[in-house]
Amino acid sequence: RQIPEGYNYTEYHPMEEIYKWMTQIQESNSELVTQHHLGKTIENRTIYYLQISQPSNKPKKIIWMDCGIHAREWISPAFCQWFVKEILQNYKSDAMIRRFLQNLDLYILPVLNVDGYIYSWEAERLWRKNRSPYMNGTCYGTDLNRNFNSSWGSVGVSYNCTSEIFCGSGPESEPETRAVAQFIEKKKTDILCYLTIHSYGQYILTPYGSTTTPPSNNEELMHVAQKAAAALMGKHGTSYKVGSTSSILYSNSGSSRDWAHMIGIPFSYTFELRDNGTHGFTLPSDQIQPTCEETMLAVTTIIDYVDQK
Ligand code: ING
Ligand code: ZN
Repeated sequence: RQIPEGYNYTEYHPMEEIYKWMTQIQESNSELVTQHHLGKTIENRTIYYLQISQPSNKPKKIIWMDCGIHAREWISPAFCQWFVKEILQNYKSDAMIRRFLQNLDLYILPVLNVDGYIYSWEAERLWRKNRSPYMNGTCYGTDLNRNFNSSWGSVGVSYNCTSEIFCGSGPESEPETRAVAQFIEKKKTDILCYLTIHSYGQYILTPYGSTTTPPSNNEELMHVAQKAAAALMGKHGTSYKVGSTSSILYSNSGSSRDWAHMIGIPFSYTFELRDNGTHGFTLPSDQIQPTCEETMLAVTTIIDYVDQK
């Protein structure tokens, strides 16, 4: 099994290189990986996801993971790429990965907010939102993680398009949000687990953000997240907090994680990767490898649990 030679997973990559990487990864692993269009961004760029599926006639459940909803959180796309690399590299030798792929299809979206990611590379490193114009083009960007149809606009948002947490003109007003929502909605009865990767703060966040009322499967959600955090800590000693967004941080509405759980996906988590605030969004590239190594253990712990269940 081939992964593209010479791709450096311990550096951050501009969008152009990530597009090329996606093409190469599916060309050199064509028996396992397919690349698909999810939709288009507001600036008309294509959003792709990779599907990792072992050929078989058996119906399989789906694990979804998206990265790069927020432009400046560069460690997030770096992790999605690392994850794909690790799965492909260890598929033959690792019995756990082989078992996953007998029962599950992995859907990985390396960069959702493509326009914002490019803008963060080329114009403003700390840009967060997408690049949709409002107010006759005097004001840009909706926070895609406030734009989902989960108690949209109710708490922890702004209606002012100059704000970092502008929730858009309505639920799913943005093409990036619609691309994810329409796809997940269509597949929801098959999706076991929805993971969305952010930074920073070192948290595994459970639903909900929009209310402090816990979901019906809260105990199990917490139990699995705690197992994941323990596995993560075992690698480099990094400490993560686990809990619902509204109880351990602050309330917010319109997040993709809340929405995924509300439409019936039982396991739905937000990861906030390294660090604790020393570097914040500009996590140095020498931390990509340790961050990805430890996160891999947390994510595979969750996948293993939902697979065995
Ligand atoms: N954090 C997420 C955000 O959308 C979140 C999740 C929500 C964290 C509310 C804390 C409170 O804001 C980041 N880093 O994007
Ligand atoms: Zn984020």
